Amino acid sequence: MSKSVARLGIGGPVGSGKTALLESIVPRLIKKGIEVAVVTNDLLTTEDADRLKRGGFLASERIIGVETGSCPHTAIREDPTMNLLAVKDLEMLYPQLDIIFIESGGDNLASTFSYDLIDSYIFVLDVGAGDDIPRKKGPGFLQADLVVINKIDIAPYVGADLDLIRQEAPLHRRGKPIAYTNCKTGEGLDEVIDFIFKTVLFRHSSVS
Ligand SMILES: Nc1nc2c(ncn2[C@@H]2O[C@H](COP(=O)(O)OP(=O)(O)O)[C@@H](O)[C@H]2O)c(=O)[nH]1
Ligand SMILES: [Mg+2]
Repeated sequence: MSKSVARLGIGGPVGSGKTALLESIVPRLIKKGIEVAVVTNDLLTTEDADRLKRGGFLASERIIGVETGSCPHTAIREDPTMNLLAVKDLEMLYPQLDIIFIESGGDNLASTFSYDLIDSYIFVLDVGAGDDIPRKKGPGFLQADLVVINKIDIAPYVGADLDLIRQEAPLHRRGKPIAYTNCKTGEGLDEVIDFIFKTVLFRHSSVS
């Protein structure tokens, strides 16, 4: 299915830092002249969309909160109709868009996106979930185009061995990229921005 604007999914468990990642990278992309819009997914509220609007770095009209009202992965994989409609609205309102982010509702390690909805997706995990997370080999972790292991700052406080994560995660990812981030300080975000330019925006512009 051909898409007129690049679409990047942001998936991962509840609280791993998906919205925080958007809050960190969207202003950086805007500074580089990229035209951005965002769709967020929550079960019964538009909490994340409202939070991004309060952030003030993106015009409120460029942010749509989808209320999925069901299992979050249904709305990004089995039946992405609601998200596709939100994407279509944004594309019609802003024909100049370069990229639309679609943040999934917080889900589990099995959560993946339909490629009818997105071109690529990032799976966000945080070290607070434990240093055994890479070994659990969830499909989201294994298949995502980029894995972001976030909250590296809290590793010492939750007894997670970051060196072990850095050692084991690449073995299971088999060469696919991983970024280690701290959304509070910006550490590691250059790798995420690089991925977006090289893999998402470049690939999209070279095929469209
Ligand atoms: N210490 C620390 N906290 C973070 C980081 N990223 C996100 N958080 C916090 O983790 C909580 C959940 O983040 P949020 O972006 O809402 O997660 P989401 O549910 O995946 O969208 C919030 O209180 C954030 O401030 C990080 O890199 N370090
Ligand atoms: Mg969120």
